[in-house]
This record gives sequence, structure tokens and C-alpha cells, in this order.
Amino acid sequence: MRIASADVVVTSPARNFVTLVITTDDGLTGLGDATLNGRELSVASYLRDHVAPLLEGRDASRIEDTWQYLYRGAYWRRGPVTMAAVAAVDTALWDIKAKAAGMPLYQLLGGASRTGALAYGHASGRDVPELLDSVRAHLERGYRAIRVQTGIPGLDSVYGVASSAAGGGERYDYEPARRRPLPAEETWDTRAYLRHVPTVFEAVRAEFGPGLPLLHDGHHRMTPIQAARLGKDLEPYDLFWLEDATPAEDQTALRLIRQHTTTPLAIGEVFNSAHDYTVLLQERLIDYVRSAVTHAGGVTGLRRLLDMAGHFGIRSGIHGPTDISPVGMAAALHLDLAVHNFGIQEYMRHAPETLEVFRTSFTFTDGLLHPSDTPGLGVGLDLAAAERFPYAPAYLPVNRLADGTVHDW
Ligand code: CS2
Ligand code: MG
Repeated sequence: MRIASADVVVTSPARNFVTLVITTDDGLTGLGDATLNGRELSVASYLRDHVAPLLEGRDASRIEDTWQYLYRGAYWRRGPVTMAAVAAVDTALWDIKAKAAGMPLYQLLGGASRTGALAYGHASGRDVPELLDSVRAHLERGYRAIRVQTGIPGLDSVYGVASSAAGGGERYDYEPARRRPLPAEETWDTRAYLRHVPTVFEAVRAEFGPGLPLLHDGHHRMTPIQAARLGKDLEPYDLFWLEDATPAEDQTALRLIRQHTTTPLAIGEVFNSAHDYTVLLQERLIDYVRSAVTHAGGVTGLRRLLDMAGHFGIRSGIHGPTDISPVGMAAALHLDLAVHNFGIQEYMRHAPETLEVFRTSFTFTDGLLHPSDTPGLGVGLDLAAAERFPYAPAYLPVNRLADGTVHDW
């Protein structure tokens, strides 16, 4: 089974996506997600100009060898662009291998370790009443775990909060709201945030009780001691996790946070290699690994990382916003079903137009996601639909402090 072609499809239903389509000489096709939000075309070029020519004629069954060939052969290692390209090739080859075997991918990963993957959704509100409505709306949609993000008094717009008045039903999705040639700029105030967030969780717990798993995303914005304070202040509300409490390329910063709080910590959606986690795992400084198939070198890369994390009692929390395409989402679900150290799966739900382009078969029932038993990943790409949605430049916002200093968004 030889690789006959490797084509890159850039399409933008609701937001920009980059998808690799690998076709074998016996007519099998595999899909890989190569979407890097805000830098999509860099990965499209990496694949089209530097990877696809190397793939033609290669044995499609040699997944590990191809992974090592692309990782070591590039000489320049790691990084979000390279690892998204490697991920797309790897995922597409796993899709092909599972299709050739007539099995859903999870069966090739050791079979099911659970009946389904617990999902969490994104509740948000500009104020507490709107947030509580959003939590209710997500519970009604069947979610059994919910991420809580709110507006901060005095700040116009904040990461993770739907800007519309219909908070509960409306999804925030930065790209469509901010599709413009330059990133939108937002203003941030950490002290206002630290004062406000505990009051929000007080209100959510008062309304929904102590049992509902609640998550929160700090989105890289705090210093280690600020994160330590927030983790401590949130302990009475028993969070499932506090995510990206501090920019974690400084892995040792998590030592300080760990010293002050027992609130579980999740890190890694911006990481793209197991090497980004070495200190975090060996010293058990985190509780959940956040990397996605799309950003961590594919099924092969993420499985390796999750097995390493499991050795230290650390579980998966695979990243699943709408800028992980349905292809990347499906790949995550196969790993979620198979690995032993599963924790939780983020599931932000894609827009209807996205699902016109990507034909999915995974299911969300009673709060659990299942990849389906369709051979392969279980996702199809409708090329005619994809052509209806041309790429348009779109960027994530840039954060600044009140004095104009650029801050983590
Ligand atoms: C967020 C993401 O889902 C999350 O946890 O951190 O929505 C993140 O903002 C986007 O993936 C950035 O493209
Ligand atoms: Mg996050």
C-alpha cells in the first residue's frame, strides 16, 4: 500500500481549517488535522512544499518510520508548525491503517477501556446571571462537566465569554467575530480577575451544588504566585481543574503553585512535544495533560505522551475547542476510549457549517463522547462543500494591560 498523493485542503466554514488528505495506490484515503489557529497557512505550506513531495511512493503502513523520518529528517525539531504537520501525516496514516483493517482506530490502540469519554462544555456569561443560564443550557444539552468563564467587572471583553446577550446558547468563537486583517486587542487586569473569580464559583456552587465537575481556564495570564493565590481561593469550590494557570514554558513555576494549593492543575494545550512536559510529569506538578492530537505530533505523538504521563499518575484532558477540527476531535476520541489514564475530553461543539464540510460519526450521549465503530477515524471530508468556504485571514486577540504592555491572551 503506497502513498499516491498527499493533498492539503484549506477551508473556512465558521473558521479556518487545514486538512491533509492522503490517498493510497489502492484507493484508501486518510485525513489529518493540521489546523494552527491564526497561523494556518504556515502549516499548509510546510505540508504542500516540504512534506507532500517526500511522501509520494512511501509505504503507507510504516507509520512510526514516517513519523521519525519527518521528525528527525527535518533537522529543525519541534515547534507548533512542524508538529502540526507531522500530526496531520500521522493521523491520516492511522486513519488509512484502521480502514484497511476494517476497524475503528481505537481497536488498533488496544480496544475500549471505557464505554465513553466524559466531556466538558464551555459555559460563559458576561455576568453571573448570564453565566448561570449558560450552565443550565449546557446541563440541558447533556453535559456532565462544565467549564466556567465569566466577564470581569471593568473589562470590556474577556477570553472565553460569549459577547452576545444570549450567553447560554451562543458559542464564543473568536475568529468569526474578529475576522479582520489584524488581531483584535483586549485589555486585561489580573487583580480584578483574582478578586472576581472566587465570587463566581461561590455563586455557581450555591446554584448547582457541590457535585457538578467545574473547570476553569486561566489562559496563561497569571504569575506563579497569582496562580497559587487563585488555586488556594478556589479550593472551597472543589474544581475539577484550573487550566493554564501560568505560562508553563517555565515548567518549574508550577512548583510554587503546587506548594500553595491542592486545586488540580491542567497544562499543555500550547505544547507540541513530550519534552515540553518533562519537569511537570517527573515532579507531578500537574494533574492533566492538555495536548491535542493536532498539536502534539498526531496519534503517535500524543499516545507516547499519555503513556509517559500515566507513569506518573497524570491523566489526559485532550484539548477540544472548535479550532481543533472534527478530524482532530475524532482522533482524540479514539485515544480517549483506549488509554487507561483518561481524564476528560473538552468538547466545544463545531458550528453547523463546519459539519457540512466534515462528515462526522462520533456521538455525544448522556455526557459521554464515543468515536463510533466506523472503520478508521470515522470522519469524511466533503470537498465540494469545502470549496464553498475560502480561507480568510483571522487572528486570535492580543491582550494588553491598562498601560499598554502586551500580556498573555
Ligand atoms: C482554550 C482554547 O479551549 C481552551 O481551553 O484555551 O479555546 C484556546 O483559546 C484556543 O484553542 C486558541 O486557538
Ligand atoms: Mg485552554
